[in-house]
Amino acid sequence: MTNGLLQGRFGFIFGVAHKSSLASAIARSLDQAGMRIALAYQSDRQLRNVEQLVGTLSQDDVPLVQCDVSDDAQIEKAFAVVGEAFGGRLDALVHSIAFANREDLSGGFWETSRQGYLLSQDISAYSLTALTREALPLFDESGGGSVMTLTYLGGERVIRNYNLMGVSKAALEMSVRYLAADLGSRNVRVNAISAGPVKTLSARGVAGFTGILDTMREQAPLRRNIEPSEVGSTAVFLASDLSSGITGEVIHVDAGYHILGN
Ligand code: 1JT
Repeated sequence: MTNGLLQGRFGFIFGVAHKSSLASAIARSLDQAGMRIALAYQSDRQLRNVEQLVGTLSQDDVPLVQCDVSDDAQIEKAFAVVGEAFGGRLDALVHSIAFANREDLSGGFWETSRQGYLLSQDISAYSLTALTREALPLFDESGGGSVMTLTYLGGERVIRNYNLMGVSKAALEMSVRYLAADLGSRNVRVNAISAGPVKTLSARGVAGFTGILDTMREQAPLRRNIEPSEVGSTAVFLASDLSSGITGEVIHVDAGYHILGN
């Protein structure tokens, strides 16, 4: 499956927490397409999982950077490290990060606390803008860049239990559009991949998640769930010049589920 579509390009991926993370599938696909990648991880608790992923990649010398995206100083430092490793340039930024307290992903949205709301917005939505801003000087050295983030249908429509994350994803998707409008003149494209449900570490333990997977398999036009690798191949497309005319877009990788009205 190796191809040279992204040979000579550099990418920085945020959000590998576990081998099941969509960010891991994206890392594997970008690696297979020949991109040099760096990985940011949240805390030392994730480091062993990140190293496990790196062991499966075709490249060695993958810069690993600890970065809590709620801390501007850590973001600045992470991009300094990656800029140093990649000769001052960057071509792609992958944002695959979200957070909500478990109690905010069931019951009534109306019960959401101020603190839970602000934390989810900070980690899930604001961080895209913060990371993109730090990536800009490196993109400029490359003559442009491709930013991508991960979202879910619950950010466009009311989906039971998605609750606070839906509100955070709505802010994230609108951030994609405002960033795309601002940064197009610098040849920086900003897009989102709206993935169908996948049994990742984050999704495990979410109330009724198995039912969501079942509904998808029964009702989606393709009558199946999506594979993480299908998110990965879409990321390769968005990082490549094949998508040079696409910005501010939300691409649904969901077996067609979002077109349904019932
Ligand atoms: C987070 C979690 C963000 C789970 C997520 C997520 N985006 C999608 N999922 C899976 C999911 C979750 C629910 C759902 C459908 C899909 C876990 C905590 C961190 C942020 O309900 C319809 C609740």
